[in-house]
Amino acid sequence: MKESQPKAIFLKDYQAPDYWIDKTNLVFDLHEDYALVTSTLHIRQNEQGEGHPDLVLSGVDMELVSVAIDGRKLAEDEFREGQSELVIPIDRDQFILEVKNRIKPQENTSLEGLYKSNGMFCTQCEAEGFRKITYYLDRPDVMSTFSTQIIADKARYPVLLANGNDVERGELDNGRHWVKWEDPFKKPSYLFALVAGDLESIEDRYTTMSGREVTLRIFTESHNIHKCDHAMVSLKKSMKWDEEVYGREYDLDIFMIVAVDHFNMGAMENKGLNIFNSSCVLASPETATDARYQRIEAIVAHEYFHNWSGNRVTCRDWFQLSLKEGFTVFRDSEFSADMNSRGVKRIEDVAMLRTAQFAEDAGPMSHPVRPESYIEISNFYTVTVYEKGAEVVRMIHSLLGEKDFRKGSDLYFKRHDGQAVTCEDFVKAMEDASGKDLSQFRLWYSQSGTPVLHVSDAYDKASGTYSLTIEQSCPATPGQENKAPFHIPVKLALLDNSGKALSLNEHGDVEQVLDVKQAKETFLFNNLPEKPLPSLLRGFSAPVRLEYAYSKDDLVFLMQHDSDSFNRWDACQRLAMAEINQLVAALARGESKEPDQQLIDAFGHVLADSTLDMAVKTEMLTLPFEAAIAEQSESIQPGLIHKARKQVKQAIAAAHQSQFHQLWKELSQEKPYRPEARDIAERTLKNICLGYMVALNHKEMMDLAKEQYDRSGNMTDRFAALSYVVNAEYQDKPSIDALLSDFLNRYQDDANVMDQWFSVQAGSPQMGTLSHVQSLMEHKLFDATSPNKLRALVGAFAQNMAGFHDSEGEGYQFLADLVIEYDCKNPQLASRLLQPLTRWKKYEPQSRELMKKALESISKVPELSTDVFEVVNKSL
Ligand code: B3K
Ligand code: ZN
Repeated sequence: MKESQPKAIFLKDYQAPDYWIDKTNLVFDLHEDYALVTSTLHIRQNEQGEGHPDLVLSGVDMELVSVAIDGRKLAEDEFREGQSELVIPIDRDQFILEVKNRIKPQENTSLEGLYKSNGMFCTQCEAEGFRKITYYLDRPDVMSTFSTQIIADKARYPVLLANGNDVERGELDNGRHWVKWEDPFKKPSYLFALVAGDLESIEDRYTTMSGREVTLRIFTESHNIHKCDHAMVSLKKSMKWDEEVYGREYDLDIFMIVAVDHFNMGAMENKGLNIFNSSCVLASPETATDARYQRIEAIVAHEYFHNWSGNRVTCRDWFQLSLKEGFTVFRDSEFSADMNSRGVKRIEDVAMLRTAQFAEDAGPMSHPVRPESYIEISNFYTVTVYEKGAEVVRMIHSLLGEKDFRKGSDLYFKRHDGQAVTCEDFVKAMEDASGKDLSQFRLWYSQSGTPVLHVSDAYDKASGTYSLTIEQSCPATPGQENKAPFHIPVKLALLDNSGKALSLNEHGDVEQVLDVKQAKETFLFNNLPEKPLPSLLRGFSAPVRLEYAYSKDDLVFLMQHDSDSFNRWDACQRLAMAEINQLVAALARGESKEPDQQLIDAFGHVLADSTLDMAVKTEMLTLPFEAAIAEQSESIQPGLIHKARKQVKQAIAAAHQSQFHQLWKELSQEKPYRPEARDIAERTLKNICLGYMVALNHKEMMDLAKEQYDRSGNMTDRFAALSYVVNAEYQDKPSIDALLSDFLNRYQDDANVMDQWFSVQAGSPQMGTLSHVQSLMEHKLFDATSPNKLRALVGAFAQNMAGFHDSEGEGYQFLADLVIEYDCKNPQLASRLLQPLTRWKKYEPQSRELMKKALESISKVPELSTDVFEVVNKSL
């Protein structure tokens, strides 16, 4: 809580630190009602610093016990203790500072710093959590080696972990024991980690490319120990992939992952000791869906890849967050593409980007990939920094090509190993290694907003010349009225009237990347015998909105012929999106309109196309999600979006009922569960078919879903069936209740499965009413201290177009009240929960006013956290 109005911090004000910390020795004496931290820091002046005589260490929520310099305890007038800092006047260049302080992990509900989750101690220090543990130069450009000794009761906390290698251990009197860990690699404090608990582990080994043996361990509470194998397999795959694709090898003797239940996000890449939300580690066929299996694989990889892109080479300051996050998301997404279906991975990533990131870029929190200011850095772990940041790296990859990109990454890692650097250093390494000029390209880091590419074309039959004119613009965003043109790689192919890609040059290339750099540019293609149909922005080669006047026929043609699976899917999305938008407009006028036959036929074609990759087919058969439709709306009408999408789905289902049924039957052969690409594609397609069948709104179809629920041996099929029944328009209340209680009885001991039980109800247009959500909050399995539970229930409700936006804005006020309640306990969580309200300006007038009112009620609370303060104030 702040005493005065929170202030913004600016990138332009960055200054190097006045002091360095070369060595950090920590001793944690853990007790049931407090922890005593002794920190011994080897500090020296930074000769390049401002030469400030005071050492200013950050520290919050702690009780200072003593301060000593070079072995002499300081008197009280030799230092000053502020609200969030310790100031010590210094008279020497180099010294050893010893600080003792007490903290209360048991009372720490923010899940930042040192806290307790299910009886175990754990930490989360990124971005600024270390200052809740002890006084420190808690900034990423101060890199130090760490040694950590943990002392605790042996019976309660038999396992004591920290970063690095385990070097010494011993027993003490009265049942206590200790372990000492040493991390030889310099790191900033945000990568510090500690765990103490009664945990079991599975162990494996990995031999690195240079022949070093590494022990791999995954820790969890004993009742979950059988659910760690998939994470272990994923870890070994990641280690191998990073060696093969980037030449990066692991560096410590041991790599550990610990699963904890109470965690604010997915996982954290602490050096050698990754701490994970249990939902991103634990899986068994009976308890985890395919999507969960894939998410675990991707997150394990992401955190592991950080060992180089983040830990060995880290960020100079938090404005550079995308340096590690954008690059690491790009790396994990390429890894997932290699492990699974490349086409589907791209489709999933872009669908998410276009829904969430484009919305962020068009909203009040819009910021560049490298923000210029922030009030609370925790608010900037955003889809812009992560996903758009990854797109920026992907564009560099396509501009340089595979080989030069690898040269660039090699140079980057070699040049900056052990350093805290900037996005500029990354781009420079890419430039130096490839010789490619990226000067204009750098605007992607500094300009916010989603560029719009408007493409028009003309064909001159006499000369056989086809011209493409590309105009780019970028809407104004907060603090950035005018934008300079971006350097945009536009990958394209030109299709002839049989769908074949035409050769674009004398080498016979059928695909080309245009370097679009001007506000308006025309590109000519010669010797074309007929007017081609352009396949633009293939593979989504840049994070832009593409406008080209495709006719319905064009889109249907692309759906059938484009060899780029992303564009094939995109054509399908465009066709469906246009139709849903028309239905929304008709519903708004009070008219009834039948969904377009051409769209229905096109979907039938996709369904029947046996040459189509099964995984891509499932994506093509998935109608644009409600959130994606909302993102493209001028004035969001939530209830109508829900109705219109349902109407299209029902029309497609009715027209192709027997094909869906037939395919579902064919794919319903029971076989042992394997989380592998082909099997996942089969299950997904089968469940898409079931979804259409249930949408038909007949009892027989509901019965088929129930049959699948009963028969399924794996969570993917069982949960899909449950979810279709719960979401169905056809409401057979007794049997839905029976299914939900069956699910509850089967899985009540598994917290992660129960999250799904809460969220399927909160997200259902029928069940997910405010009063039902409120009653679920009283359920004995609802843990109000668990971010997973809140996200599952309240997060799902806030995404529910029918439920959340229904009524007189009561859902909005409910969310606002919850944000206020949680702001004092866990500000990061409160600030995330608040997000749906920040988009109020995009909604139709009635919702808009009510959402605004709810936001205003938050802004009136006197002592908001910096997290919530920043989001509310920027949104209003
Ligand atoms: N680096 C962490 C995120 C930390 C979020 C702090 N509020 C996980 C990741 O991106 O790998
Ligand atoms: Zn990350």
